[in-house]
Amino acid sequence: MKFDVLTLFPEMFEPLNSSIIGRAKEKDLIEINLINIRDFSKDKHKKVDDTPYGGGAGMVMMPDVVYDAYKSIKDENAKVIYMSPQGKKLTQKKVEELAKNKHLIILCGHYEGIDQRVIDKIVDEEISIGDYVLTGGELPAMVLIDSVSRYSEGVITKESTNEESFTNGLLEYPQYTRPEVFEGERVPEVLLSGHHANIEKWRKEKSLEITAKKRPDLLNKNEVQ
Ligand code: 4FN
Repeated sequence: MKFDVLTLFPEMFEPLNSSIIGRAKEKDLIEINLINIRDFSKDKHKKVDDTPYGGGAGMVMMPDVVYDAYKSIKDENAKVIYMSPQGKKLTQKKVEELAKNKHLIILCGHYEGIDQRVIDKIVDEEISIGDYVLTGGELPAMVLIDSVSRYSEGVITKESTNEESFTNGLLEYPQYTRPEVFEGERVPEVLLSGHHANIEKWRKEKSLEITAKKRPDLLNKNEVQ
């Protein structure tokens, strides 16, 4: 999977060099290209935004600058996603669907957003990570890249992805590791029994119990929301 990110703040994507995603980049299992929209500014002051027509607070990202940044990526087959509070909610189902693409171009807004004309011209799909006010689309873009990258071959083990589809949208059962006794609290006995069928049964029951108690909205669904 290749991600091209159009942003005014490429330095915000540094966290993607750590942990599982960082390793996936090193192993060339995924590719993340950061395109600084400011590099496509037309004037000597590197201006990328201007005041909104009609008045009001803040600044709007200029359409021609964003369009030239977009045109610097040459792939008609890539899907262009605009991270936006107006988009459809990112769900695990949507993540699996996006993971089928070879190349995603992700556009991030900042300030009051981007001139609507360039959004209408280049964007295929708007996606939101949730209903709260943010300062930019960069953190949402990182959430999307993290979740979608897990589906690229070799990024995580096959067991991890399979186990998820197995539990099918339920929350996870509790995990325990050494020591056997912590502050007087023992690890549930069944997990020490070595009886694999009993362990599996216990974990399924716990998954259901926890989901029913904490996120009943996740039950009675064929898919993760
Ligand atoms: N946000 C809301 C209503 C009106 C505006 C906002 C808001 C960043 C450029 C967009 C926010 C949330 C989830 C991108 C929010 C997301 C953004 C996202 C985002 C600066 C303009 C802005 C009703 C949702 C509270 C600022 C609601 N997922 N505007 O946050 O980019 O992707």
